[in-house]
Amino acid sequence: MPDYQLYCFAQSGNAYRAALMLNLIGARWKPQWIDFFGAGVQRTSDYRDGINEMGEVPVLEIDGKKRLTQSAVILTYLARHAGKYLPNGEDEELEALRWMIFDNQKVNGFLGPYRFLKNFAKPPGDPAVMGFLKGRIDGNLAIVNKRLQKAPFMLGARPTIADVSMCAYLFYPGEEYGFDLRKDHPAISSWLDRVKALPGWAHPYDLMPGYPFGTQLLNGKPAA
Ligand SMILES: N[C@@H](CCC(=O)N[C@@H](CS)C(=O)NCC(=O)O)C(=O)O
Repeated sequence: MPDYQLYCFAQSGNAYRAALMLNLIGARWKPQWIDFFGAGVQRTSDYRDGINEMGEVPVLEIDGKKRLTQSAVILTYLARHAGKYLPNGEDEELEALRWMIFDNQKVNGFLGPYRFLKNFAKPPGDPAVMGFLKGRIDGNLAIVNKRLQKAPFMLGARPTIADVSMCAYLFYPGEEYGFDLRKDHPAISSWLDRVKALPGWAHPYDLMPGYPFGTQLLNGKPAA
């Protein structure tokens, strides 16, 4: 298997999708910390011209040669190359894509900004904006919860990249949201426990540097 480097930071659920997948497939990989909040590296022209024109993390570097961005693309690539968490056949591939798009846009696509505006933005999010986002989050998590009442994983009996994608912000501490998504969505809660039991699972703060906030530490310890 090639050597992977992942441009990421601990608070990024978007990057967590890729970090988690690398761990689940047993890849050899290293995190490359991006000082997102401090220096705002992702906004520099060096980053945009040299690393990712979209100015985002995650970025996956493969053997120091090739770079991929967009977590759904990264997950698809890793699943194909590892032969793990792969949707089975065209129908499942399209179904995985359908849920990854829904997730990116409407589930974690709202949870990420909500958590950012609550914890990191200065000034914090306007109450009207927070209320709007919370309404969208509740409605879209309810859709995922209903789906997970029917089967143990997003596409059925076994976990795929659709599950890995959906994890993005869902394992971060409840205090960071100010609501308990596990209590509000019991089928999601049971599914999170099933995902957590997969070999290689790890918490975002144990996989990506930058926690505690403002440090380069890996969950309080120097990153190796
Ligand atoms: N759909 C993208 C979202 C990536 C994304 O928005 N990442 C955030 C960090 S959590 C970012 O880099 N944002 C920079 C910006 O929006 O300017 C993916 O899943 O990779």
